[in-house]
Amino acid sequence: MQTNTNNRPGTVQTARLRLDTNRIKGDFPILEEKINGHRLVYLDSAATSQKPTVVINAILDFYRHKNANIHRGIHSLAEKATAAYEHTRQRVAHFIGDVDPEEVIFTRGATEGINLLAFSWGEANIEEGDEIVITEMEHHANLVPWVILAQKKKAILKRIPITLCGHLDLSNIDEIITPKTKLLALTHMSNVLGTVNPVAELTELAHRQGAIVLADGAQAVPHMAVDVKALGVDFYAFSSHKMLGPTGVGVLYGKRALLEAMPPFNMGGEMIREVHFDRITWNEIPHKFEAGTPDIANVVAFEAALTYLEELGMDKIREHEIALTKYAIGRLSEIDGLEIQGPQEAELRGGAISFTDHDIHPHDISTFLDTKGIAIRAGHHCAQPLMRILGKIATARASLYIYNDEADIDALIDALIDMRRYFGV
Ligand code: 7TS
Repeated sequence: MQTNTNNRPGTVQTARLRLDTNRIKGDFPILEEKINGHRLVYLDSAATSQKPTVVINAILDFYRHKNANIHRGIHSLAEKATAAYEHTRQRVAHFIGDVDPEEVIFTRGATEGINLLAFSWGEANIEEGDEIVITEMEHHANLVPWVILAQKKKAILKRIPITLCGHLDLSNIDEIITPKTKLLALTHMSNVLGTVNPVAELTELAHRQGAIVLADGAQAVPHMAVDVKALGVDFYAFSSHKMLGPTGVGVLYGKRALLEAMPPFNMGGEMIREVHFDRITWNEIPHKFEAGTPDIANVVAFEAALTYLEELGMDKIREHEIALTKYAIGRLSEIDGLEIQGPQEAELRGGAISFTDHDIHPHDISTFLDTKGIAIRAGHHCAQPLMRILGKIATARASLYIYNDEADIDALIDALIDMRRYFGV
């Protein structure tokens, strides 16, 4: 948390961006929209990313040429649809570090993946007095399921605090993660502070105490190369819609032995092997966790998003975002008195930049920016406990992705300066 007293325009160097944003912008038809008479400056990708033409076309292509239900039909179309759906699973497995595709479960999103774990693994493994460790910077998706599970099981919920700079405070970590810890559930990248957490180090620590680890990768996977095997985590959850893919699709990666030992989450078609009126056996993973007809078209189209990201290169995407985040924080810091949350160093964070400006309500900031065609998010960002710790009712948040460049940041800064005039700050 910093209040900037430095008001020297022109001190920020231009960003050395790694991606050709002019070309990339052309791949996203929505960026041609006019919003309130202005070009759309989309700075809300932490909520959901925009979709390139290849993804939009993949959805159309599925319904035009491949539509059938999967894993059950014997006819050609059903085989085509099944093959396309399973192909995405293989692509996801490769994308997150060459895991076994059977360890990739399709869900509706990160939220559903975490709920799956809480209900299935949590029900079977958490007992009275066990400890579940989370952090103070969790999104409600990785918080509410654990609060409820802990209450139900009379387990103890512990949390890793944050420092004033928005990092995890690990000074007392040995008192927080102990032999009583059954689960460490932490975000890989904060959607409010942008902080990138030391998931590999904390996983090692948790494993030494016999705990399992879930990382919430909803904000990390879209923005950096993620190798779940290198991180060592047992489970990793994320959403397609924040990484250029369609809504309604998510992934829960889990280690085979753990998944095999877990009871199913949803019951119905597809997740069974044999059903009698008095006994039922479960299907193999991943099908055991994919009851009913999934979002086939959108899973299939998710593959186009993965290809698009891979062609740009995840390392290049990360470098682009570090450079643009550095530029954005530098330019925001030129506005005297504007308060930025989270780490100041771009290398230690992602491009979700939360800020407040004097007592202008973040909703008013967002509404004013919208009149200029600039889309940001304002509110508690589904992290109410974190907001209380920061002493804020809400923040404004600009969040960056591959199609953003310096011109977008400059438009934001100009609009914020206009806003101050408007509100008399
Ligand atoms: N975890 C994190 C860290 C997130 O940022 C989000 C969504 C989720 C989980 C849940 O993802 P979902 O796809 O299941 O909804 N975050 C945000 C956000 O910051 N603004 O809108 C959604």
